[in-house]
Amino acid sequence: MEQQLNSKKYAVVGLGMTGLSAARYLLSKKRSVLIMDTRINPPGLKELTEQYPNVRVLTGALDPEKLIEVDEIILSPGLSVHLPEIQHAIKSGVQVSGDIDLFLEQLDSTQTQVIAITGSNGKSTVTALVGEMARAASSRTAVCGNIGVPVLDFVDRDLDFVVLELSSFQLETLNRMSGHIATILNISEDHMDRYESIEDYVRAKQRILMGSRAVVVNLDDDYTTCGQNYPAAHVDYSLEVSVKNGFSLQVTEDGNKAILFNGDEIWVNGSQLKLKGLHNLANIMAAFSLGQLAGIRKEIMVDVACRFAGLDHRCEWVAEKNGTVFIDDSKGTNVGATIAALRGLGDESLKHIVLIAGGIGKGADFHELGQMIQRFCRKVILIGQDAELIAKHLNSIEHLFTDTLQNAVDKAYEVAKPGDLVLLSPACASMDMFKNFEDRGNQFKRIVGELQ
Ligand code: UMA
Ligand code: ADP
Repeated sequence: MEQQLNSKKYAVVGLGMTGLSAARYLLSKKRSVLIMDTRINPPGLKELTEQYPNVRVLTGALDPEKLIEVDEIILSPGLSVHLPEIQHAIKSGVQVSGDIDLFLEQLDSTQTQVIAITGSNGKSTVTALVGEMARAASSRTAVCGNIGVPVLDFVDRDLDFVVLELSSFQLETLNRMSGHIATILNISEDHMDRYESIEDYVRAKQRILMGSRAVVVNLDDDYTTCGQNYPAAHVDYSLEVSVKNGFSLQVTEDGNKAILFNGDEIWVNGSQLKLKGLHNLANIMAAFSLGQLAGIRKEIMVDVACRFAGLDHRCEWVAEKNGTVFIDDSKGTNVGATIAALRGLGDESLKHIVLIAGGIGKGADFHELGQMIQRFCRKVILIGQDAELIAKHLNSIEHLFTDTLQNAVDKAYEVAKPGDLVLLSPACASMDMFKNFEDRGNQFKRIVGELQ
């Protein structure tokens, strides 16, 4: 088998973090590898050539002829499988996979449980939370994938759990989940600049269910089940209906919400949790369900859920200034996320949110966002390249445009009344004005910190 693999020719297409990890893995196994990247000086090139000076690298436009000379392409999530050069290679019989397939293949003979998580929103929160639960159960745990560390950085380690965040981009190339645990948390429109239609995006997401041993199903979202076509082993959850085989909500005597298992066993009361908002109750139920399938003890999961304070830039409390509270939800990079933040933090009778939104809209439809803004916001401050596209859906809601985040925050502070929330939840990607969503959130925090 190893001999067969050694004669196989690979092209790693797209360098960056993923391509670098894939190239290192294949080269360490003495496989024949050609690296290609459309960027002239791609990230990771220096590190790679320092370690492997003789590696073949082609930069610039992808060469279709070179792509069909190999047996298998390992495609970076940064590049779409729909690219004509990749489609040409597929039609010519070249197999296209990603780093996740390479990782799962080398796991085949081990006892490692992979817990794979996708969804339009909540991926990183659930991945980090399940990661903490798994770590509390076993130190032999890796937390990786779209959350920021390529999975192939964890090869050849003795692991009990791999908690893996997967984006639709990574799932485009996934061929089989190889008997592991998987979930789609939810699906709402995102990355419409990369997909032809929402169906195309959903198809990519649903690949996570193929060949999985057990799944977690969000009963409130039909997209998460791939029809009824999922394995017999499943744990379900819902914010809306009671659940026989899994988690649901119950309103307690003090008016709080509790998470209930199998309809009769209270696991945790909302007041014990640091994470706030209905969407986070869904995230915690998803984490409990995944942990349950992976055999993590209830006591461990409940303890970790109660201590978990959430990740930076996800509805994060920043400061209170003269009665106005500032919240950083810079990771709200699509309409679904910003709607969840408005619902989670808003109050229709108060309309006490001053929202800062805008950036790169990724081809999204902002109609529903406009309706939610109407319900929860006093005013909207718009920034970034697609500000006008959002403004079209704001009708009677007062809004204004600013050219910098500094001006947006100053303006929001000026119009906010005591008791209001200034919420940065852009519903857009950040790269028109910032390095990434972290940079946007950090700048927001700094500017807020300097307010008098
Ligand atoms: N690119 C080219 N030519 C190439 C290859 C890439 O122009 O030949 C460009 C593309 O515009 C692409 C960008 O470079 O979008 C970055 O791609 P990359 O290959 O350099 O990315 P990596 O460094 O490998 O990072 C990837 C994920 N990036 C993407 O999917 C775009 C990271 O998710 C992930 O953390 C990392 O692998 C480890 O698994 C980032 C992300 O933005 C955080 N993800 C999207 C999201 O969360 O919405 C899906
Ligand atoms: P992702 O990794 O999928 O982008 P994150 O956990 O980083 O998700 O959260 C991003 C944003 O999405 C949060 O700031 C919040 O506004 C929103 N969000 C988080 N969980 C959910 C959920 N279950 N449903 C809808 N929106 C959510």
